[in-house]
Amino acid sequence: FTMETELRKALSKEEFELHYQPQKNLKTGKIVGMEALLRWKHPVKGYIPPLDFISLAEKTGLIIEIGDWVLEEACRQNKYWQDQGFEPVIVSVNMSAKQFHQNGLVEKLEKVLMETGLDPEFLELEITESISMTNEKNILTTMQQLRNLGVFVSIDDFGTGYSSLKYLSLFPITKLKIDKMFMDDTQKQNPAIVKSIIHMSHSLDMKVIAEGVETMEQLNFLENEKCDEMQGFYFSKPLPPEQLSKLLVTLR
Ligand code: G
Ligand code: G
Ligand code: MN
Ligand code: NA
Repeated sequence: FTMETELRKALSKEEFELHYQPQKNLKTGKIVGMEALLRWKHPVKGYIPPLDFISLAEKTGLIIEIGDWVLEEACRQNKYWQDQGFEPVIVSVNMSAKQFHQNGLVEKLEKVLMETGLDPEFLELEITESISMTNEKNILTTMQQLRNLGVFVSIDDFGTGYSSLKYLSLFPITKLKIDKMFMDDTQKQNPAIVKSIIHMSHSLDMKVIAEGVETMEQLNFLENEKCDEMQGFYFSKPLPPEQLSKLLVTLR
């Protein structure tokens, strides 16, 4: 089989799973969000990481169907956790440029939220800077519609792409996610970029989260700099939903 055929089969055979990585508020110490991360559980090859199939999914257009599944599953799971009585958190979903630009995205989201019963304020879409340069008008319109719906929009891997700073004030973006690469810099005593992104986010009325936090030193640094949230192995790796439920129980 070609990889494309296998991807199609994976969709129909329900071989995809979402794992969730918790995000922690640094002031309260509480979990305030979870990033949904796609996993392909191949019957023979085992877990295949998204980096090995997302770009093919984008090229073939299959990312739209896969993305539909991800959105619905993430909203369903988050609503389920709320129904279990856990403190409500935001689930964030990664979105490729192709998905963001698809016709009817906003209507699709409205439908998924209605069908799963998840309140829009508990859904965040993570987009990367790769979408920011083209179709300025369309992007602005879509983002405004998403915000009107109540859904949050964050910029993933911030600082690694080529977004002009102009877009940060032009678009209704609610959060910047500092790429892991800059957290590595804080270990090398070169924290200028992280500091600057935190301060800029707050000046522009956005929240800011640091990704790839692996050490206590990094965590202390972020607390000192008043970063809002953290995500990383130091707190938790991405977990299957059952394991995350157990973690939530211990924190209740
Ligand atoms: O755990 P990690 O290997 O999960 O994820 C690697 C990358 O794959 C992430 O940076 C993310 O951008 C991408 N990714 C993970 N899940 C999804 C998804 O559901 N949709 C899209 N478009 N990308 C995803
Ligand atoms: O969408 P995005 O590129 O932000 O996806 C996050 C990626 O980073 C996922 O592949 C996830 O497994 C990975 N990740 C999350 N926390 C850590 C961490 O603390 N260290 C490392 N090396 N990777 C992490
Ligand atoms: Mn992400
Ligand atoms: Na990232």
